[in-house]
Amino acid sequence: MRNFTSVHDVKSIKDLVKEGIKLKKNPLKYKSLGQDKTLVLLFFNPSLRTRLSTQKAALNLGMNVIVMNMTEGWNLEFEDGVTMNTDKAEHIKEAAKVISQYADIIGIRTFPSLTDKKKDYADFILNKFIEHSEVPIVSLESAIRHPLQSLADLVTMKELGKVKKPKVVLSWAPHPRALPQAVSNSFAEWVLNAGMDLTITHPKGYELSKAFTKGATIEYDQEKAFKGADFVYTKNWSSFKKYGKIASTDKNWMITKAKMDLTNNGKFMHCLPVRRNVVVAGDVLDSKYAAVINQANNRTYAAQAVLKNILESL
Ligand code: SN0
Repeated sequence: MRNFTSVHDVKSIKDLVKEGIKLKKNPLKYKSLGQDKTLVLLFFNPSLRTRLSTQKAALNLGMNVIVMNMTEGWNLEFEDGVTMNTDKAEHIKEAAKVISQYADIIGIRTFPSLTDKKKDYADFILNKFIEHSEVPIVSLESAIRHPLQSLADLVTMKELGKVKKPKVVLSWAPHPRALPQAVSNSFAEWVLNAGMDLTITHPKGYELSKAFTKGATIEYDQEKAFKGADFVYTKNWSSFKKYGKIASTDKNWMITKAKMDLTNNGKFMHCLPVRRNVVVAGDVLDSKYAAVINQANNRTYAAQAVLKNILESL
């Protein structure tokens, strides 16, 4: 594997999930693989889990890690052929090549604008880095996907799954802000590519891009969707159709214990950060239903499986 930006970069999902589970049992087994190799992590947006778990993963592989908050550097210009007489001091052509002199692998977090659908869904900034970088690129959540999260989610489901063919539900939940579709797109794409059944439930107007959800069942009745579910993956997202807009804030869509009781003793999953008593009732997070800390823990081993794979190809 060279770049890791989506499930489509992965040769075998099954093997990568297995690798994550194996690394969890023996995280320091490949401590010499990354020796004298440097991972540079670039953050255009906030991060807690991704930043720490990816660093931890790299350290477990013996790598050096440098983290840079891109809001503290020069403002980058991504457009070709422009006259650079605005507030943007450095072009991506120089910036990506310069960073490549210091890094063996580059990780990038870049959220969507939620205003320019075309540019966001072309994953403009991530692809500009890929175009001009001289080293492999790992997505730390791009405008439209969060593949390290999705891989950790598949590791978590594999670990906690009681049945061979689980019923997986992706549920929209209310939120005060307009959030990206990235986590949901990515989760759907990985689950469906892994051959699992997926039901997506949301109010009308929150249909995700079909490019990510082809093969999923759409159910507008949330309680119906929850019946017999083995995993309830919850996430807020803003509208894809009325791009970046909040189409509903219906409080009735919050995940409650009564709703979780409809499931097959299912697990409540969320990528975090999560807003208690807005997205999900606090008592669900404090109950046996919650798998969110397992998910966060597995972020390390998912990132480690990916970095190991890339290091082996260098
Ligand atoms: C981001 C998102 O893509 O939805 C990152 C998730 C890993 N989430 C947020 O920005 C939530 C921020 C908030 O205000 O609750």
